[in-house]
Amino acid sequence: MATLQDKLSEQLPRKREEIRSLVKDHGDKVMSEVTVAQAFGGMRGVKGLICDTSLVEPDVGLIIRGRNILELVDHLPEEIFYLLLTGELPDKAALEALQADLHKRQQVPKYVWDVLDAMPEDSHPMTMFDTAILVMQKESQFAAQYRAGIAKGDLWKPALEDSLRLLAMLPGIAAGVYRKRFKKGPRIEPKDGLDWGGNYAHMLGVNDPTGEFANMIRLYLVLHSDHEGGNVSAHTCHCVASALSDPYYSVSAGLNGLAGPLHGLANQECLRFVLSLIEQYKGVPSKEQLTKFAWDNLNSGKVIPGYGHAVLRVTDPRFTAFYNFGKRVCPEDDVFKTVALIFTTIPDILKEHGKAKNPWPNVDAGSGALLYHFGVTEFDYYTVMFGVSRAMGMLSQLIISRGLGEAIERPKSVGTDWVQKFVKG
Ligand code: HAX
Repeated sequence: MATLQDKLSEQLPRKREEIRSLVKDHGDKVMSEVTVAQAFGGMRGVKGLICDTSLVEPDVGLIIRGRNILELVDHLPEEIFYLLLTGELPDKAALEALQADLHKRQQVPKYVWDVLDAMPEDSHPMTMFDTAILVMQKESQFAAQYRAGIAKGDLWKPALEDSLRLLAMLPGIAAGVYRKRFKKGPRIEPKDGLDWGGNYAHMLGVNDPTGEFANMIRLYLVLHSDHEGGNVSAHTCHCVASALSDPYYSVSAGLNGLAGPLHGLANQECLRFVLSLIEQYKGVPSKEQLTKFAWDNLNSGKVIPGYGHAVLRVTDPRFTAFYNFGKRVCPEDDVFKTVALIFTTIPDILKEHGKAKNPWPNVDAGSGALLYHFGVTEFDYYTVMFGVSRAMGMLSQLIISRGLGEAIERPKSVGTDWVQKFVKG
């Protein structure tokens, strides 16, 4: 049995050495170049970041430590956290040790609830979730040990401490936000003996006689855990943490990016799209009705939420995993049937429209329909759930970055004038 702490103590110094020799022997090799279009186009495709936890291949999708995400859907989210950090799935004893570690840290400080109680009642759930994380910054071991003069090479240790504490508390905080914001009744205490995702499902308080809601939450937490290093939330967290801001500051910053409608908020936009279709056509629309609705949206300059991707050029395997779950659990649900119809209709429309480089569904196209089926109908909440999961990716990337002693980020920017002069030679 190797705990996370043991494994990382063994792996990180070796990896640091490997990187030192890589940079010493090959530091001047060119990995990537930047065109004018890329500089103005969100740096798409520029290779200028290192991320060892996962990789997104345009024609495959998410690969976590060499394993296709579809091979991992039956694992628990906390196993995925161990995998993201170490490159290996935990054995039974290591999993139990991690679960015990999370369990003993899960108590949320009372002042968090006081702060949330003081917020306006109509605050967005993401703002509440994020505020709760930020207000706990004073708990940071990383910040305390930095002040006490810890060696740079050991910074990953308090980063791991903070990360475990944060991950342990996130389900309770997120469930508390749900129950408060949507007036679902008092908070529900965590239950002994439940896994991380199972406990989150339990604290949300959704009626779950079959246990499939808890299965859906576990799947949701696995599928959203990480998506390499350049997406807005991961990159923001990485950039902020590179200034040696602690995990509370860094994850909170990353979540602010996740709250954008082109990133994590797309899942709520997507369900809004599905529901407005059902409302307009008083039920599951026909293919013709959907086609008209989609073209009206596109012609008025709107995007089709849940479709397209900055990197992927195939159906997102995470969509496939949700789709398969829906086919098994709720094939007759109107919202799910509409999602299925959109899946068979929209890609051809987007191809004909001719703008989106990728006409296929991304992760957000199907997840909301399943949550809706189980009665989590408040779609403003969905990005919070995404955030609980994505914290695993952001935190594992952060711990590894500190373990490898990565530098503060400082790419060079130039002005439009400079580019204009440059292209004229
Ligand atoms: N509907 C309509 N137009 C779309 C589109 C869609 N679903 N996807 C892309 N386009 C358009 C873009 O708006 C862009 O138009 P302009 O040239 O007028 O700006 C053009 O097609 C080229 O875009 P692209 O290169 O294919 O895509 P980008 O890398 O610029 O953007 C996005 C990727 C995901 C932001 C984009 O596909 C989009 O807006 N999709 C809808 C929103 C969405 O589903 N977001 C969630 C993504 C997954 C995620 O990060 N989850 O957290």
